[in-house]
Amino acid sequence: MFIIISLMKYYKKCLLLAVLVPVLSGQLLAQNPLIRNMYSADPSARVLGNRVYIYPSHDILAAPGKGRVGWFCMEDYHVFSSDNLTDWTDHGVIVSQNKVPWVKPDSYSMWAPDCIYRNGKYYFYFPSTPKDTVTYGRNFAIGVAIAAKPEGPYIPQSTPIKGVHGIDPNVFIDKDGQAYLYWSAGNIYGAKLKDNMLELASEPVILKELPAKGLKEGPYLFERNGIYYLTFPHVEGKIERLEYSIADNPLGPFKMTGVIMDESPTGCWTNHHSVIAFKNQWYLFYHDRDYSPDFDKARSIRADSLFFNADGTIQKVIRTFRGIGVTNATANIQMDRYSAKSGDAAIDFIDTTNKFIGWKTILDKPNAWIQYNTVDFGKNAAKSVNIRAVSTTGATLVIRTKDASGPVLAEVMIPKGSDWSTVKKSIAAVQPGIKNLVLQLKSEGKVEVDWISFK
Ligand code: FUB
Repeated sequence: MFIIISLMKYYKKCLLLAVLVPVLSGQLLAQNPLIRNMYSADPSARVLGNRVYIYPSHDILAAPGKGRVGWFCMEDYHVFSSDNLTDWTDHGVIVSQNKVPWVKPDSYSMWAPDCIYRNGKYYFYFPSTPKDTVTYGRNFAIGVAIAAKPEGPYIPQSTPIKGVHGIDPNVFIDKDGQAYLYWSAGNIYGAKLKDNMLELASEPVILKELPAKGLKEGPYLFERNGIYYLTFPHVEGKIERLEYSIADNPLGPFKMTGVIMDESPTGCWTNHHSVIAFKNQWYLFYHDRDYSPDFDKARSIRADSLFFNADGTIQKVIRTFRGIGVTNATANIQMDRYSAKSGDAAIDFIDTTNKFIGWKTILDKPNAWIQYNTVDFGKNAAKSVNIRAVSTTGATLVIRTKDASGPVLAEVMIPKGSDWSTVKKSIAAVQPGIKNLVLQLKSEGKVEVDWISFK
């Protein structure tokens, strides 16, 4: 009970901060977020076969009779996968609160999960509130659901894991085959798992040597070159940032080593992450509140590249709006998920009453520009560009490759009007391959751009 009350106190502060911290215009935008049709949080990414699977939490908005208004509200889990880090498939709901025998079916507390493969099966770990508080206690417990395929169907175990009370499960299997379960409950705990992945094989230990002050949660352990990295969100100041400690053993002792990601500039109080290597690049998956600038219990998952120094320490990950993956030139390229922009280029939601429609780029000063990197023009030369835009003044855009002074692909006149339309224009010869794109306002006037696409 004490743990739950402490967590609630922290999250109350979080809500207050969310109201007080102003949302900085232009800082909420990205090829990130990865999931564009629902809220998502706490991403646990796993490389399974030749695809990346993400097991996130699924934030929904509470309403009277449905969760607690103003608080986290989560009733189920989806799983997503991609083989190119750009196109994500939603495999649908894999576990929901009213289909797990031990979970209180109206608790809306299906918090941060994890999943791991072992011996032909996929083990999905998730915390929630038990309905039988006499047997399992009032705190969060952690259960397991098992599947033969990463996308399920998952069959939940009838009882939670004995001896584990807390949230944010994370599982790690060491090179010798020993599996470990980590979780948080004020402190971060770890224990060995039996080969069946369903029971503890050792007494839980508190992983010490971590900061004593400020909430720690969301453990995620991985190994690289013999170094065990225990990574976790921690409130060093007023909201969470991602930190890490290292050890030469999965249960420590750990040595505090550094910060992986600073606090969110949007004021999102929580962060929760995972770290994977895929096709020779390391990535950090994390969350922010892209689609919900005024309420940080409705979050969205993101990913950015992560780099190590030669001594094994982690370079701070820079949040980008562009995110990861290569974008096909024939896709609708959302320039508002930019890699770089001039200070006078602005971004806003297209429709503030339905933020999932996404964002637009606003250029209203001559030479204002926005750049989107890593666009693949493939093997067949593109011949034309389509631009979905609106201009109340009429305006001319110039499209360049490379950078704001790079070769011109096309100049496109967006006619004066008050409705969105798609303008088509032929382009100069473009070499096949991966390029950076720049969109620049050439004239006076104002233009708003939804996307551009090549054919
Ligand atoms: O998603 C609910 C809680 O918020 C998670 O369990 C924490 O890690 C934080 O992200």
